[in-house]
Amino acid sequence: MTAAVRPVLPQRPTDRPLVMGVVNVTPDSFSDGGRYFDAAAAVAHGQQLVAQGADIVDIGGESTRPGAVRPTVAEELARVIPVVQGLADTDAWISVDTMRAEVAQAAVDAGARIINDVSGGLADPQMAAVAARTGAGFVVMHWRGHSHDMQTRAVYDDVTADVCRELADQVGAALDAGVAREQIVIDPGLGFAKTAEQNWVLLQHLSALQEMQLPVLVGASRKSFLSKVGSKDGRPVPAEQRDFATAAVSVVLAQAEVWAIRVHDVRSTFAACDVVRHLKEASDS
Ligand code: PMM
Repeated sequence: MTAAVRPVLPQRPTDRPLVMGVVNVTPDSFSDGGRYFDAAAAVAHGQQLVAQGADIVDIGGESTRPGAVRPTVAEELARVIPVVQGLADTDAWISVDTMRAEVAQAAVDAGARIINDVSGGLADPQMAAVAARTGAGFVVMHWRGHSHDMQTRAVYDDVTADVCRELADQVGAALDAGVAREQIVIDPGLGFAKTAEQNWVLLQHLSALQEMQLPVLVGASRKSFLSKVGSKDGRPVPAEQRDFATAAVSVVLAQAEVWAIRVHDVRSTFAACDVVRHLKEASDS
């Protein structure tokens, strides 16, 4: 009898994208900073996301909001590891949202199975080696630099072509470091060195990313490019009220058949995916 092979990444159901729920253990994330800063509150929130259907829980200890001050490695470890340990036994896959190899390694040791590196291996030269050594899933996000000045880097000839080319370079570097192709997920990095308009262009051209023949993860949830969506008076919609716009984007992502959607509010994205599933069933019948 052959032993069952442990999959490197969760398999996408045939009728909807995977849903990745966000647990930010930070004092200052733009949408939920401070709400789950305490480990027990963060674990409880992660369990709630799993009960609501999250397939993956993404645990992060560093805010990437523009201008955010980076925590020390010790601070990031103290934030993230107890929460990974507290959620390691749930049904969901655990991913760790970190740009630091040391944090990624400790999180995998504590039970995380996916390394979600918003710098896609560029911030820490050891990150790809950790992904290679551990065999964990490896999210390679398009990235051009740390948050404090990333918006000055939002200059592209053709945002879709440039993002695809730069992502291909990041993926190539990961492969060169020994990461297996089966471990890799790509992500366009909405809001990271991108203007609002560039985010919309990328959403409209997801098929270009999908042509890279790797699973695609997209995180639009509550991001500032959604602040004008649904505003009657032109004033920005506050981050915690952007779940309607986020769910509308999730409809688009489900229609595009992306691999996974990263969101703060799992229920509304599940409903969005359900709408798309019903429409598909109706068109097939
Ligand atoms: N966005 C944020 C953090 N981590 N990870 C991936 N893979 N993709 C994203 O778009 C992404 C991410 C920033 O949002 P948050 O502060 O609300 O977590």
